[in-house]
Amino acid sequence: MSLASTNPELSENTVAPETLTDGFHLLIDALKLNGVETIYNVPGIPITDLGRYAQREGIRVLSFRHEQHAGYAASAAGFLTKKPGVCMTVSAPGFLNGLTALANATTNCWPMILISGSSEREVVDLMQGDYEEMDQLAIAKPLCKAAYRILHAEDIGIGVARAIRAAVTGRPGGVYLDIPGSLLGQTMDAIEGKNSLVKVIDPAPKQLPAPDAVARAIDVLKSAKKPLIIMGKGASYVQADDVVRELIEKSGIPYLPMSMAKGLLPDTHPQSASAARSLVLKETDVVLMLGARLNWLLSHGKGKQWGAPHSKKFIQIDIEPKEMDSNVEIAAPLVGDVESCAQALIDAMGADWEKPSADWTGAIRAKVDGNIQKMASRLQNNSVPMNYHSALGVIKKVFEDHPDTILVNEGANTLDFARSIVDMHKPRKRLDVGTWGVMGVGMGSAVAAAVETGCPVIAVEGDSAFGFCGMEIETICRYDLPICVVIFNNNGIYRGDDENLSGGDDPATTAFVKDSRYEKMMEAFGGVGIYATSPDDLKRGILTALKTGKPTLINAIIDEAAGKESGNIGSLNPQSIVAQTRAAEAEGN
Ligand code: ADP
Ligand code: TPW
Ligand code: MG
Repeated sequence: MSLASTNPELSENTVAPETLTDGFHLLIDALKLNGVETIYNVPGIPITDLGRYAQREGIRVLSFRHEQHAGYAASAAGFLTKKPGVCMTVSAPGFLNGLTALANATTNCWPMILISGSSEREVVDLMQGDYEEMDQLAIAKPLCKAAYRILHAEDIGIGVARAIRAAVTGRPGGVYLDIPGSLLGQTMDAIEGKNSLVKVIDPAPKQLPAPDAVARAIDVLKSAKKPLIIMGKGASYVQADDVVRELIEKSGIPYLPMSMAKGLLPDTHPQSASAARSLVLKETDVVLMLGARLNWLLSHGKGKQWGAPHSKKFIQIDIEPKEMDSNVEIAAPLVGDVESCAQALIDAMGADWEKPSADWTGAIRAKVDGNIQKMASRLQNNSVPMNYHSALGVIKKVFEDHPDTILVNEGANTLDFARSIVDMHKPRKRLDVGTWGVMGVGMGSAVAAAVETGCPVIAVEGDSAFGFCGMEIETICRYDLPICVVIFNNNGIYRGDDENLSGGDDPATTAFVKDSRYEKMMEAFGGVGIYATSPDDLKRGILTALKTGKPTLINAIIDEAAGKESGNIGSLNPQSIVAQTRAAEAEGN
């Protein structure tokens, strides 16, 4: 648009004749042309007006209290929509706060663009001490998929297009876009400016697998006696839910969903092997990886968890060729997008495809049924204080009855128990700590989930995890979002009963103030606060929150001795002599 139609009050420091446009407006127009509807923002020099003008031009600009959470929101938006989520920050400190989220998006393979204002190039490059001076482009580069700087107004169109394409094409990731403050005030002819904008055509083109690679994959799959499919968040991201389902059901192969692939097929699906995870990983002979990496979350595809060494063959579907052989030999690499590769496999299976033997599927089913049954009574325990099982028993039922609700989940025990207990029934309804296991993603993810999908959100948060992002409940109240935050309050990190090893007066390093009244924080901003000591309190609180859609925080009191050090991944802690002694004592040796 030209400046002619802008509000003169807002534009007073970019006074220009009517036929001109400026950097502010070109940037906004470029984003709008490419379908950007929301910006996750923290204002300040030099981008305050950019946020104001974007809001005036119809982009939803959501301001956060801290850039990290604006960034986590943008990255979650990227995962949920398949379009880059956009976060906007000020220079140096704001940029660095946003950078953590950009790096996290890249690690999760989610598309995101971090747009940061930056200081005067000439002054920064001579290190002369500008306001918030920092060579942001250089710092961002190693931490994201691509980093660009736009210096001239006429390059804004191509710069934005490049950022969008880099974020979503191939393996998605985070892109940094450096916007020197002086760019925003640059002017150019309005018509030329309009013509300089670039719409990205087919931002993430289909990538078909090579036919010989498909034939190889089918041969390996046919050789299997105990096949298994592992679906990851890459398979959720692609929104090819019907094709993925057809592949699973036509093949008849049992599958394990990684945490953010839960619900891609309902967790209650008869082929789900989630409740027999140890059995299937140990016993399987051929594994088809579908948008999942063989990283630490799968013990790198080897070791004790995977049974006898070298006893497995892997087929891997991934859009990133370099992912193949990252940890173990991939017998059949299928490089391409999940949808095209899954479709190619379905077609190649033909009409006479033989499903896996009943020996294999029956053994898994028996294990799944047994484990589910063993768990059932623990989920119904009504005692006070609650433990993870009794509290999550309530939440599991809520998701059964409200399958469109989105679950945001972080913490250690709070995460691990919720992941295994709470079934997801629909795709992309679960957002959690991702590949890094990062704490503090909860409130940003919850905001993005509510804003991008319009669905209600329940954020199940460890009390420590919540502390990393708790101030954003003001953001939730300000935009009146249908988010119910449930804090699993066990007075600390992992447990609340840890002791100071010195015997001194300071609390243990992992312990918090006992019986903190987190619900009062929500009340401070006009939301609803609930103190819940029993499963019934918790149930009532969540159901009321879902009914009213009001921002709600439930302080759910959990037995402070119920958790384990680091949840399920305690074995990743380096074992000092002290830790070994404590573990031995705990086991009564
Ligand atoms: P999880 O943590 O759920 O196991 P990961 O994040 O480790 O999942 O793996 C996701 C994988 O999905 C990445 O290797 C990424 O390259 C891949 N991926 C992302 N988008 C696509 C796509 N469109 N087609 C195929 N693979 C994809
Ligand atoms: C950015 C290390 C992993 S889990 C956790 C921390 C601090 C908190 C666990 O306590 P919580 O859950 O949330 O109360 P629970 O139910 O077990 O008591 N900093 C970052 N990320 C990580 N992962 C950490 C620290 C950590
Ligand atoms: Mg805790």
